[in-house]
Amino acid sequence: MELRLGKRVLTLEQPRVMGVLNVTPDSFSDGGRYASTDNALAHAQEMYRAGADIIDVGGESTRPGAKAIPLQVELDRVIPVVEGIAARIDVPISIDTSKPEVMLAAASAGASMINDIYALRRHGAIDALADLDVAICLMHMQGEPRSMQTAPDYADLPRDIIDFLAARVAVCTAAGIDRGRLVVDPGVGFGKNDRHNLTILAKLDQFDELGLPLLVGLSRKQTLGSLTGKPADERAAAGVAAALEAVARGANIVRTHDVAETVDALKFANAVRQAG
Ligand code: 7PM
Repeated sequence: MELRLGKRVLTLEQPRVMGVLNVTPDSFSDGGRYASTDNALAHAQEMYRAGADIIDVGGESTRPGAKAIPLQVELDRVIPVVEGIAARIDVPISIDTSKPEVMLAAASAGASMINDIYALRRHGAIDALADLDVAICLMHMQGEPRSMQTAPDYADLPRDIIDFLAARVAVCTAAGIDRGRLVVDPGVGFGKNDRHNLTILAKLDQFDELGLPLLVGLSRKQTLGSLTGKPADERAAAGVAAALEAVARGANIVRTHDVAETVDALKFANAVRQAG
C-alpha cells in the first residue's frame, strides 16, 4: 500500500508518523506556545528531525466545545506556516481544516495533504479538491465539535463508522477524486466516549475492508487521561502504547504530538516484527 501526495509517494509497508503542529493560541495541549510563525517553524523542524513523515498544520482548535473561527483568522495563522515549512523542509505538509478556502490556499502554499475532520462534508470542499493533486484524510465524526461529546451513540461499532467512511469515499470517487489519494480515519474522540474509543481500537482490523490507508490519532486524548488519571501533557507514554496498539491492528499512519517517542517505539516494534 502507498499514498500519493502531489508529486510524492509515501510507501506504507512501514507505519508512518504524522506530527501535530498546532498554530492555535488556545491549543489544549501545548498552551499556544507555537502560536507564532517562528515558533511553529522551529517545532516543525524539530518534529522532522525526530522522524516525522508528515507535518499536520492546524489553525482551528477542534477540541470538544470549541467555537469555529473566522476564515481570515485561520488563513493568517496557517498559510505563513505552510509557506515557511515548504521553503525550508523537504517533508509532506498536511493542512488540518474543514474550510475549502483554506484547503485551496494551503495547497497553493505547498501543502500536499488535506486533513478534514468533516470528511469534506462542508459546502464546496469536494469541488475545491476534485482538481487538485493532494492526498485527503477522511475522518469520522459524530455531531460537531461544539456538542459531539454530549451523548455519543452508536448502534454498532465499528460498523457505523466503516459505513460512514465507505459512503464518503464513494462521494469522493464519484466527484473524480482518485482512490490513490484517500486515507480514512475512525476519528478517535470525535463524538465517542472512552468505551467507544477502546472498541474502535480493539476492532481496528475491520477497517481493512475499506482497502485504504488507515490513519489513527490517539495522542493526548481524553481516553488516555481517563485510564491514567493524567493531564494532557503527561500522556506521552500512554499515547505511545496506544500508537503501538493501533499499528499492531493495521494503522498505517499515526498522528501524534510526541514524534520522537513514537518514532523510537515504532522502530523497536518494526525490528521485532521483521525478526519473526
Ligand atoms: C480535543 C480532541 C482536542 C481532539 C484536540 C483533539 C485528529 C485530527 C485532531 C484525529 C485526524 C488533537 C485532536 N484529532 N485529525 N485532528 N485524526 N485526521 O489531538 O484523530 O489534536 S484534533
